[in-house]
Amino acid sequence: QSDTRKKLLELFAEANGEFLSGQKISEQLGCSRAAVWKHIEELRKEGFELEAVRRLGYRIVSTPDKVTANEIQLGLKTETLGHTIHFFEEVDSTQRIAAKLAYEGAPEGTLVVAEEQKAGRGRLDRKWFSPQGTGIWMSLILRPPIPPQQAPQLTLLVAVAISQAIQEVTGLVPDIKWPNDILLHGKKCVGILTELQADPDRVRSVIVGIGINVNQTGAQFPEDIRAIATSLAMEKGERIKRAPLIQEILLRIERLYKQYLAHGFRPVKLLWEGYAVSIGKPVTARTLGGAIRGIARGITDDGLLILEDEHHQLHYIHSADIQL
Ligand code: BT5
Repeated sequence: QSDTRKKLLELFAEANGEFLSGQKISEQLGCSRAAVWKHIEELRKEGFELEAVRRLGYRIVSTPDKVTANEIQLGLKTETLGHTIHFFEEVDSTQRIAAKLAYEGAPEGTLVVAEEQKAGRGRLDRKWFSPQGTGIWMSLILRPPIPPQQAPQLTLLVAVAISQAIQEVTGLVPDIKWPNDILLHGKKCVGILTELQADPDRVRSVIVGIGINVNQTGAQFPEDIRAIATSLAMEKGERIKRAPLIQEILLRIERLYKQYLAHGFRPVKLLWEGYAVSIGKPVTARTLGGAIRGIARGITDDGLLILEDEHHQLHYIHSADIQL
């Protein structure tokens, strides 16, 4: 992933499907025409369809449905998020790799993304089913200057950003189920896992793991989650390209994140409540300490769920599985 490659992709993005002359490309990149040709060949190998016409030059006809760094960075409009991408065909878990990179000092906005995870995980070491080529399996490193107890707010922030992006790209309107599920027609299509590296008073890094079922068919889900899981393609009735969705997600996260750092959680909270399914309804919260049944009254400014039980007592829930 050289700088030249990155620049080349930027040039194509600016060209917006029009031809770019070989001359212009070599000038802009500061490399020879032969080197340009080599880069073009490499893009072709990755599945980009490029048309070459004498005198006119090159133009991108189509991009593959891959989630390589090139694919994600072509047309990416963010200022920092996703500017460094570590792509893998196959990993155990992007979460583990991102945690290691964060520990070693990787900058904010670093993204780890894979076509397939062999040991994708959810909360409490549950499994996250991440088959090859059909979903978005990625982990984003953030370094917010906040105390650790505020970190759950970021899960909610990311849930809002992903919901907005799904709505923008597919037209489908998702629901958020506190804290970390995004649902379409009552079935889970997105899971978010937020993990921390922190000192007692300050977050060092937050690793936001995002799993999205994009193009699976119903039959492709293992039996134990078939009844509770869905994909964007199943709900939309057509396949959806993953890289543009990732771009939109990164852009939305960046926008909300900036707003959050400047103005606090309030604006995010209002947006979150607009997507939340459970507010005002009876739910059961299964926590490690037992189950609590009550009416979900909303979330606190820290992002905790407020449950009102039958004795009108309020419970503030940090972490739980919610049954509607
Ligand atoms: C989550 O956990 O929902 C967080 C999932 C985070 C996955 C991402 S992918 C990239 C990054 N790398 C990782 O290794 N992880 C992150 P939780 O709320 O605990 O839900 C887990 C439960 O969801 C499982 O016990 C299953 O019941 C169900 N499940 C597993 N795979 C699923 C899938 N693909 N779609 C829908 N539900 C699934």
